[in-house]
Amino acid sequence: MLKEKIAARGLPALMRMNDGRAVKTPDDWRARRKELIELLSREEYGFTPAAPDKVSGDIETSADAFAGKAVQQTVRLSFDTPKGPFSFPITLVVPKAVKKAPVFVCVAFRPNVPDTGLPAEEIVDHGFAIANIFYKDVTDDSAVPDGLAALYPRDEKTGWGKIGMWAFASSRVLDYLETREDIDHTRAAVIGHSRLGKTALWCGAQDERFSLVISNDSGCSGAAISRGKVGESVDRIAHVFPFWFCGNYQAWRGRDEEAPFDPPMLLALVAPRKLYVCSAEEDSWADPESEFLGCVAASEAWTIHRVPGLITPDELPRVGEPLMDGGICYHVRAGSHFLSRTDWLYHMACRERFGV
Ligand code: GTR
Repeated sequence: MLKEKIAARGLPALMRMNDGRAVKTPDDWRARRKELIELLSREEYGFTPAAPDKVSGDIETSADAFAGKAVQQTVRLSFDTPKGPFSFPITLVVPKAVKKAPVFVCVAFRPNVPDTGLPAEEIVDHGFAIANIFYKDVTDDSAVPDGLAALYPRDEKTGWGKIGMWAFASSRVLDYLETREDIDHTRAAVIGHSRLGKTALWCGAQDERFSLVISNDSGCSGAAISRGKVGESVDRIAHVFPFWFCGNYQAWRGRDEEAPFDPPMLLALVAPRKLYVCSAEEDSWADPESEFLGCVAASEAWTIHRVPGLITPDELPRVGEPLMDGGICYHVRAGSHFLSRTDWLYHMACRERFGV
């Protein structure tokens, strides 16, 4: 049943090199991975500039939080760019009960910790650290080329969009976390919701240091297959939010069937690490079924590494019954478009169970 549903979407070949050769081994996959990053950079998100040599962090404030169970800090991260230094603040919460805490790098809609969509005390109680980035501290969510956008040359067709910039900043947070003794940077998850779920995927696709990549309700140009998708389309998203993407993405408006790429390629770039895709039952704009089928279609990139991708019965998923056993995890929870405590409890259960 799922096989037929995937076949009906007419996806471009994931496991074939550009020259038509089949991708059969993990070594082949390394080469295919490069092609896919090139393709998605050129046609959708834009090319990401090289990482800076060094990211430094200045601790601006530090205080006990959550009844003394954690330390909460404001840390200003700084690095060099082609047009001078850039800095942005993050909020870091580190539980005291853990020697080296696994961390959630949260690319977030607000700077507040805790916040709606970020049950910080509960996360601390599970032994996880939080590094929260307020996305507009990196660059505005508009066509305005401020912040990071002003500091790199940008090609009109292939230069990075705002999603690429927020993703790049999330990687710079991990650069900094690698310098901290109290963080287990080998267990770093990048997480985002909606447009920031797209961001988390593009970040984790490129940056293999993240052991877990979590997309919450990312939908169009995120986890959901574009071909045959309901709700938001590439035509619409590229029209309303052109600045999230590179200039070339405009050429694919209304041409889903012809595009040489589709979101399962983005998901596949996380292989063989752990990927967690989350949907909400009422979120028809994002299209839960297309998000789920995206995971099924991407699974081949895991099986080539002898890791099962999404382990699922041959049927559409049931609400509130997460699938966590494979390299790809998926759940659809009840309710609407939101990063909910319910989602967090599943993410943490997954991390605890698999040590990611
Ligand atoms: C919507 C957009 C979606 C999603 C959402 C969000 O307006 O169409 O793709 O990203 O915003 O980020 O909340």
